[in-house]
This record gives sequence, structure tokens and C-alpha cells, in this order.
Amino acid sequence: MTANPTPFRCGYVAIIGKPNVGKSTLLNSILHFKLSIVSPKPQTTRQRVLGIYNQDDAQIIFLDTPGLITPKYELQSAMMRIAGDAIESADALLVMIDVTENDSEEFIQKVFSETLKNTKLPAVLALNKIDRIAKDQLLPLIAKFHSTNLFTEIIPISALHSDGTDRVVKSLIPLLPESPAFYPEDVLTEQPERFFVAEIIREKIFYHYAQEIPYSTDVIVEEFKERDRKKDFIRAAIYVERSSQKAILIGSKGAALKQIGEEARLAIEEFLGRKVFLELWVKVKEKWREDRRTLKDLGYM
Ligand SMILES: Nc1nc2c(ncn2[C@@H]2O[C@H](COP(=O)(O)OP(=O)(O)OP(=O)(O)O)[C@@H](O)[C@H]2O)c(=O)[nH]1
Ligand SMILES: [Mg+2]
Repeated sequence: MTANPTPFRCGYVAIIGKPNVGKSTLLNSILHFKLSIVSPKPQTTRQRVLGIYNQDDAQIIFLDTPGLITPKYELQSAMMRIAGDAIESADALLVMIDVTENDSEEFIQKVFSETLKNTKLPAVLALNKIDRIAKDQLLPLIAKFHSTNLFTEIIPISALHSDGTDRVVKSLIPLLPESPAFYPEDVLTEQPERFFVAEIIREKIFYHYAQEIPYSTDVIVEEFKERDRKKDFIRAAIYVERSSQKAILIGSKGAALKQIGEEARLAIEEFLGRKVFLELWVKVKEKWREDRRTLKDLGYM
């Protein structure tokens, strides 16, 4: 007789933490694919991004989420609801902190006493950006979080350098229910191409503009046409809140918008694996961040 094979496990893992700690970077590193947008600025991710990881005996459906904050306007409230919904649908949590920040302990206590107070989900803690601190700083940090008794494992990682990320995957699998896979093995996400196209354009805006511009901007794909023997045609609108922001986005003689368009097109082509024609235009939509109808059109509610 042969021994029982390892049972197949499948379930949802929500990746949560403060903005900018590296949640999206980690998802991309685990998937070996640039699925979720990343930038050096906080609050880059606004929607839940679903990414599916497969191995012989498990399927993990990761939910990348917007960084947890106290909302100040309607868009941020919607982002926090999106993060809350992801937590609710999860079987386990991957909590992430940035080891270079010194308020993580407070943050963890707050998350567990407020956001997670009604959930009893098992949680793994990833201590990210260890490439930025000296090795001898790590042990006291691990000990500190170990003493909270909140985590099944505490794993130091560098998402950027894919260091420790295998261990993260390994630690999550036993926390998932025994179940067959929910998705076929060749499926990476369930969100439509349009969503990722808009995200890629938004990422370029986060990289290129300072101060309030990235936060006053959103992108919606208005037309996405596959054409016979021609490149796909994509037209996307960039929403801003004021005409002064529109002028900045477009730049002198349209140069700034042209550059965003070129960079976005290349990244979109890489993502889709095919050539596209990308047309961008900028539209002023006053106070869209506060307007529930526009937020609904943009997919936030
Ligand atoms: N040095 C270093 N930088 C990292 C690491 N992981 C992520 N970063 C950087 O941290 C910044 C934020 O990364 P993101 O992945 O966008 O962070 P996030 O947690 O998804 O942020 P939000 O979407 O805003 O909540 C980017 O500039 C990343 O390159 C790491 O392991 N080491
Ligand atoms: Mg993110």
C-alpha cells in the first residue's frame, strides 16, 4: 500500500498592510509576473487585485489590497471597503510590514484590534525590505512580533529581490482548506484586460507626477477593440479634478502626456503579449474622488 498523498489545498490569501510596504511587489514576485502595479508612492493600489499561484499540491488565490489608512475622502473610504471585503473572503492573511519603519508594532496592534476584530483568520507576518537594514537588527524585530502571538510564522523577506518569498508561500499552504483548485492552472487572474490596462496607465502617472496629481487622477478605458490584421485599439480617459491639473498632465505642447502614453503602451504590450494602439485624453471631472456615481463608474463601489 502507498501512503496517503498530500491533500490538495486551495484558498484565498489577502495581502494586507500599510501603504507602500511592498504588497504588490510581493504578489508579482510570487507570480513571476508583473500583475499588480507598483510605485514608490503610497496608495498606489486602489482595487483588489487577484493573482493565482499554482503548485503540484496547492493553489493560492492571492488578493492584493489597498494599503490600510484612515480615509479622508470618499475614494479612500471605498478603498478601505475593498480591503475589508478582501479580508472577509480570505482563508488566511499575509500581513506585511516594512522593517525600515518604526511604527509597525502600533499598526499591527491597531489592525488586529480594529480591522480584524471579528475575524479569526490565521495570519503569517512578512517583514519586508530586509535588504535595507543590517542583519543584526532583524532578530530583535522577529522576537518583538513573536511575542504578540498573533502569527503562525514570521518571515523576513525582500520582495524586491525575491528573497524569502518561497518560504512565504510554504507557510501559507497549510493554512488553506483541503479543496480542489478553483481555477484552471493556466489562469493567472480573473480581472479583465481593461482593468490592467487602466492600472498600467495609472502606474506611469504615479511615477511621473508629484504631489497631488497621482491622487487626483484616475483612468478609465473607454474603448478596447480587437481588430483584424491590425493592432488592438485602446482609448483611455484620464480623469483629473481641476483644469490646472489637466494642463500639468498634458505638459508643454503635449510632451508630458505623450511620454506617459509611450511608456504605458510599451508596458501594456508586454502585459498583453501583443501590439496595441493607445490613445489617451484628459478629462476634468470636478471632485470625482467625492462623487459616488463616478466612483461607481470607475469600479470602486
Ligand atoms: N528596498 C526594497 N524596496 C522594496 C521592497 N519591496 C518593495 N519595495 C519598494 O517599495 C515601494 C512600494 O512597493 P509596492 O509594492 O507598490 O507597495 P504596496 O504595499 O503595494 O503599496 P500600496 O499599493 O500603496 O499599498 C516600491 O518602490 C517598491 O519597489 C524590498 O523588498 N526592498
Ligand atoms: Mg500595492
